[in-house]
Amino acid sequence: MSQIEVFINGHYYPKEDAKISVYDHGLLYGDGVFEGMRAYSGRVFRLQEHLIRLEESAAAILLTIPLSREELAEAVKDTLKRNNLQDAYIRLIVTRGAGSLGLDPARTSNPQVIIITDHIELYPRELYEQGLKIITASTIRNHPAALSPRIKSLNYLNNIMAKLEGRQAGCMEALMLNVRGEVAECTGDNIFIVRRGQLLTPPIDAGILEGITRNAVMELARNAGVTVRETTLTRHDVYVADECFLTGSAAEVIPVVEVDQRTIGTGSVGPVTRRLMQDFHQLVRSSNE
Ligand code: PXG
Repeated sequence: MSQIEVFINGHYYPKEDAKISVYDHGLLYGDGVFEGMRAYSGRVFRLQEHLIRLEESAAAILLTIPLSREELAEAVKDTLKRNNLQDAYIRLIVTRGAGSLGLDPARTSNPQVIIITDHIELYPRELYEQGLKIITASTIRNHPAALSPRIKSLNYLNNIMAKLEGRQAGCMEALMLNVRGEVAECTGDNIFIVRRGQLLTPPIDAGILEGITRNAVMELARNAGVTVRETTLTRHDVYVADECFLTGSAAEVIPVVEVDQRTIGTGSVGPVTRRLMQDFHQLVRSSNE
């Protein structure tokens, strides 16, 4: 297999030579933003939406991305081509750049634009048939007034703390509640439940990332004639749901069959989840996406 090449500021480096400064504030403080995207058959799924979210994340932390949206789009496509990848995961990162020791972003220069394309498999294939078992983490999602979960920043420790709790309980994902005790999202995925035929998911103001897969799945459900509501959910709602699934660029649509050792619905993948998994696979492979 040929060597992966990584884009850094307009140059390509073999992956073991793709390096940035240890003085980069992305490393020192998690000061930077990123996107995780997927390409299917050589096309990046909802590239423009990812680039807009990246720009919004950057704007929120007063980080000026040195490339325009068009230039970023070209760079992403070029990196895929260069690596001969048709179906791939793409990590687009913008760091604050190297600076002095000390938090002050004003004492940095040269934000680094990094594009890594590679394969990803978050969950074993059989879990898409069997469903995930998850737990609720005691770590709550970041308070939006402290660090907005809408910013996809390089500081993922909030999510990693919850992920660790999941791992320690033998689970590959963990559900995070917000400061009000409501269901927010999982560590790297949005959450949906199905109840009496309706599709329900927490609203953005529950303090979640506005997932691009989440938006796509809501559209698919509406197109399939399913009522979709963004509404406050409690753990109780999840426990008594007929179906539950998670969405994310890397995970796509993955069923959940157990939460906190309570079986959800029948304990196998339900009909609405199955339909949306199929529709999602069709959507990402359709020509106009
Ligand atoms: N919520 C959070 C907190 C995320 O990080 C999503 C939802 C789903 O959003 P999209 O736009 O992808 O539908 C994400 C994104 C990982 C990993 O290794 C996961 C994400 C990002 C980076 C790494 O699990 N998920």
